[in-house]
Amino acid sequence: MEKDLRQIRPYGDHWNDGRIQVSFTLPLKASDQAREAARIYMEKLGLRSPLVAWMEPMGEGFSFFVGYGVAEPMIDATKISVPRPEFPILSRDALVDLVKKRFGRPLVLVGGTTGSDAHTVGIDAILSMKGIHGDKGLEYYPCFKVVNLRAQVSNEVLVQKVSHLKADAILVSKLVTQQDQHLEDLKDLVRMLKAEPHLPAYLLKIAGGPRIDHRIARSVGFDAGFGPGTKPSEVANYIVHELIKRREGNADGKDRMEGDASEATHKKRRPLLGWLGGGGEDS
Ligand code: B12
Repeated sequence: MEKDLRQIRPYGDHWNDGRIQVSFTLPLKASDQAREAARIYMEKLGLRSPLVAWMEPMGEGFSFFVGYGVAEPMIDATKISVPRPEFPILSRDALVDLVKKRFGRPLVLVGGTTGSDAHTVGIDAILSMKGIHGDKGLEYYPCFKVVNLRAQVSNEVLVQKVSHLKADAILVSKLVTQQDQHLEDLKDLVRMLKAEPHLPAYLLKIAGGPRIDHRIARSVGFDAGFGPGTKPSEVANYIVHELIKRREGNADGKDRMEGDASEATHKKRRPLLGWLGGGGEDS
């Protein structure tokens, strides 16, 4: 059968039957009334033939439900575009050579997990030598000088470090998303970076975490966002290619940090630090 991807909905056991499973809690003690409330709620969600397949008490006065139903809406899968940063992927050696040729110094990267968030595994996977799934972290690239501040770093400290070290890129990890705290923290950081007078205009702001993607990162003023499954080599390539674009002034306007263009040009001419051989540094 030729599948028409312009009109699709969930697949249960035959094409476009719309069957879906939902799970949720209600602030009701498990009972026949609670089960009926769950069924009515699924109906209000627009599900046809709602069925409560599972009910379980969940703490005092709460119940957990698993339900099935038929969803009506269709989507056109041929019209979907996922914003993502575009960049070529070069080998580590090629990337190191490129940085040497284009910058003549290692690029300075400062990263950490911010606010009250104590999760370090994600940022370590990207920054530390060991990397993740056999893909070595950014410390493995001699073209980077990596400063990993680890977890629970305040935005103030992060900004100070970025300014003091004249960083080329800032890398922030966020895992805890309760009450959208991750977005608030990221927005605050962007505000503070904009207010800081001593930062290079081309500073790259990169966010990552399981609930972060490129669209979300852009919506809070970051340049790029990387979600689950990100490999350090992708981040390495993004950083180098994007910084080259910025130095050459052909990044699209939206990718630039706001600020005076002449100041940006001036800042771009900051003295080269010399080729240090790269590697990591703890703080
Ligand atoms: C390990 C873990 C912990 C450990 C952390 C140890 C450590 N040193 O990091 C401990 C036990 C300390 C912990 C504590 C807590 N945790 Co916890 N934790 C987890 C767990 C199980 C795994 C996270 C992890 O390490 N993933 C592995 C890494 C490799 O994946 P990753 O972070 O997604 O990173 C990848 C990408 O996202 C991306 N990436 C990530 N960061 C960055 C940054 C940049 C710049 C880039 C480019 C890419 C990038 O690249 C990485 C590699 O591919 C998750 C559940 C889960 N399965 O995800 C819960 C989870 C994150 N924890 C959670 C919670 C609630 C907590 C606590 C609040 C629990 C509590 N009540 O005390 C505390 C928080 C304390 C605090 N102040 O932050 C929730 C968060 C819910 C939410 N969305 O807000 C989760 C989702 C569990 C859950 N389902 O409820 N936790």
